[in-house]
Amino acid sequence: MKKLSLIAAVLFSAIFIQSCNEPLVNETVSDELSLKSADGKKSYIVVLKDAQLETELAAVKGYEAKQQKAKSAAEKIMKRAGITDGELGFVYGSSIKGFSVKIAPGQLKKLQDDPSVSYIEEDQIITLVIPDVKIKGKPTKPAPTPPAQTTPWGISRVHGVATYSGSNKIWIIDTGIDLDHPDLNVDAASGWNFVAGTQLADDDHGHGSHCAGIAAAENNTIGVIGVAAGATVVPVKVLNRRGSGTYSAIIAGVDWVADHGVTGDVANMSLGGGFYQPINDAVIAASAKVKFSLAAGNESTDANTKSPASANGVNIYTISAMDSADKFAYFSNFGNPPVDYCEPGVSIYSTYKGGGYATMSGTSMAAPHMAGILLLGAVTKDGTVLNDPDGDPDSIGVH
Ligand SMILES: [Ca+2]
Ligand SMILES: [Ca+2]
Repeated sequence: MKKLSLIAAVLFSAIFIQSCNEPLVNETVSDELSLKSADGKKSYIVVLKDAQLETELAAVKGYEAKQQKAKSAAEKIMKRAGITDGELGFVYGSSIKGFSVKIAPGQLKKLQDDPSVSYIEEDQIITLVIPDVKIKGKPTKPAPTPPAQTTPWGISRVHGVATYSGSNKIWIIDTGIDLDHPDLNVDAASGWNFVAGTQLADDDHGHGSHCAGIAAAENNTIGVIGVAAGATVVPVKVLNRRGSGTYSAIIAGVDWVADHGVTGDVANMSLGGGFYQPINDAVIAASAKVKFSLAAGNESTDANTKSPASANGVNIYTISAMDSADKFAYFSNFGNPPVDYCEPGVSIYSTYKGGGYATMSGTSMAAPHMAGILLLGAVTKDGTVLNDPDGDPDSIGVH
């Protein structure tokens, strides 16, 4: 009898372990990011410099038509280089002109020698680093009862709490946005999910919803209020539920905004990695039409070593972070340029996935304050940040 129960216990453990492992295995497979094929191919971003292609792209209207043109250009270049087994990824026709492709490293030289190719960079994976996160309650289904509306300190500091009545939009290039959050005005139809390749760009991480709420949470009776309260936010999902994404997908998101955005729109990018020329070039090209607010990054280092933070231009705002006493955040990157303004980024309360709310810190939180200010209009300076480590104190930008 004793022996029997022991066998039963062992069996139960075996079954239990197996049923626990199964979903873990699926999880890994479902959004695993890989820049390498099993056959040794690697992912590269090929940036083109081709006057004829530029002319052709300028002549066609619409994202799809531009995608088709860029795709046939990519195929022509691959054929010319004698590469028959390249795996074409994203194509870019609205910001930089180019494409991402998996090829054997040995074939790289052939592509580099093509007269239409400006330069090639190996693709990279980046992951969000959030210095401090406090989630208020676990996101539940149905969504939790929202708390009564409060005004977070950052919104007051930048003279927000102005209900936005215009028709321009804020494009959140991030982990998606909680599409049915009762405190957000989300335009899901204008967005895209570059992680899954579908229209719906719901947020399964929380970070994108948090940024959206800082810029534009509604002035109602619940939750929080954003800088440009009630403005339309559009989810452009380029990072998965772990907050990871490839530069090739992030550029695809920038390319989407470059085509679908209009003058007066603002794009927020609270993400980044090491210096990477193609993403800087994509943001610079897209900023001809749309204003960009970029997080300086959370590595306590020179923002010139980070991308897209290091991109510069009249419509590009790189944002460092400060606390509620106007003190420079210990984690924030610095350096002028590229840093243009300092904004609230420590203990910021905002919307979260699943209809929830959370408190987070990071330059990720500072950038969407500026995105809201930019949507409302001109940036005014209200003092400078204290203890700026680069010795050149950043101006605090307010509405
Ligand atoms: Ca609200
Ligand atoms: Ca500075």
